[in-house]
Amino acid sequence: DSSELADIGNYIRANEKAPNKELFGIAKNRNVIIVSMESLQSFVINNKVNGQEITPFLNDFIKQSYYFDNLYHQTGQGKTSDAEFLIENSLYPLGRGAVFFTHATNEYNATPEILKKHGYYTAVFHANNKSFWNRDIMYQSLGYDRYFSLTDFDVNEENSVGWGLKDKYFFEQSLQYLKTLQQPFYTKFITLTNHFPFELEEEDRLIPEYTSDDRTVNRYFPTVRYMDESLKAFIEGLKKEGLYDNSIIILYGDHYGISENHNEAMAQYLGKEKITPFDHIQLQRVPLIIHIPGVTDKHPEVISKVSGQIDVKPTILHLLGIDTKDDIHFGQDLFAKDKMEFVVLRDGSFITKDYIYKDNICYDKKTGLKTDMSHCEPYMEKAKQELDYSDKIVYGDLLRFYND
Ligand code: GP9
Ligand code: MN
Repeated sequence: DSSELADIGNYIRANEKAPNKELFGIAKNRNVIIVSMESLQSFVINNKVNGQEITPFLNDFIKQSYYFDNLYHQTGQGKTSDAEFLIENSLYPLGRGAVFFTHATNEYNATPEILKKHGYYTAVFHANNKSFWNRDIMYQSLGYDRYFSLTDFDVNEENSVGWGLKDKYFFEQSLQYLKTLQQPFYTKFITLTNHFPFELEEEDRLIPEYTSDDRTVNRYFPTVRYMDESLKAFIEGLKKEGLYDNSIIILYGDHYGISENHNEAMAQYLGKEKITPFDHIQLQRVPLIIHIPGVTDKHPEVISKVSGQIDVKPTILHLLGIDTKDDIHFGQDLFAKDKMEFVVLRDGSFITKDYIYKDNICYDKKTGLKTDMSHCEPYMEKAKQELDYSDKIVYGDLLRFYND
């Protein structure tokens, strides 16, 4: 009931950090362009395969942006949709099933809904069937004015591979819609080509496959490279259409692309004997890039604070100059001076500045070795509490009482 929400509200207020004063409102009234980068993990950034860069565009873009290299995905079975849920609600997805399916008609207070109150038009672009992940229903609850889905795109044999429309054409066609939208707009673009099983035609392969016994791992690199090239063309397109300067661009990896079934080839690629549970957690890092033309190109920064997808919502709202004091969310502004270095994964694992907790074992981050549980103990209760409070909100549809 509403008293439960009051308890949770007290917990959240106690954890709140004051926004960074220099950055609060720095992107006020700008268009917001968010890209969900399919299956992109941090280990490919600034890395090579067969001597060639895997993400040359992103590596360059990072040098003109804020880049978070210690940010973990927190998704569960809902994969891409869980990442969307985290990014826009700053709530945890569910331990079982996909919240997009199970609780799509709940009351939420997602970023698109908040921005609509500030005069924004909100739209999402994804070239898949509109009901995939129940998005057509969920997007109404999140406050989207318009969902450009499969039927809005010209998809044919030539411009498709694997799951559908290739990213390059997806961005090209999306841009034609984007330039007609009322401004300021808040938009989200969901890529698709870098999806398991990483199919790609020869002509789109800009770097060769990796060589191992594992076809999935081998193919991952050229599809990542293809997505990187598509992102480059998209940013160029934004510039050409005059949509770049007055925007803030946020790129994030949605979840891992290489599951633990492929640890052997991953160990080979990373030059390790094997992938330990500790390495596994470190591989759950996904890139987050925040690009503010006129700001981050002058003062780029690599930010290594421990953080998660849950932190994105308050961060964006603060950059847009929107206060979140009364908002129910579990993340913290990534730029807050005293942001807590702590992130809980959906399976209950957690990461702090110095330690990683997984399956009842505490690891020292400096060595990757097991350490005394007393180092992790101070955070165990908090990790449970966060997931439990968030689940209470979702299962009880508690944001119905938000206005009280
Ligand atoms: C499907 C796309 C990929 O529309 O978002 O879904 P995933 O399998 O990664 O959740
Ligand atoms: Mn995905």
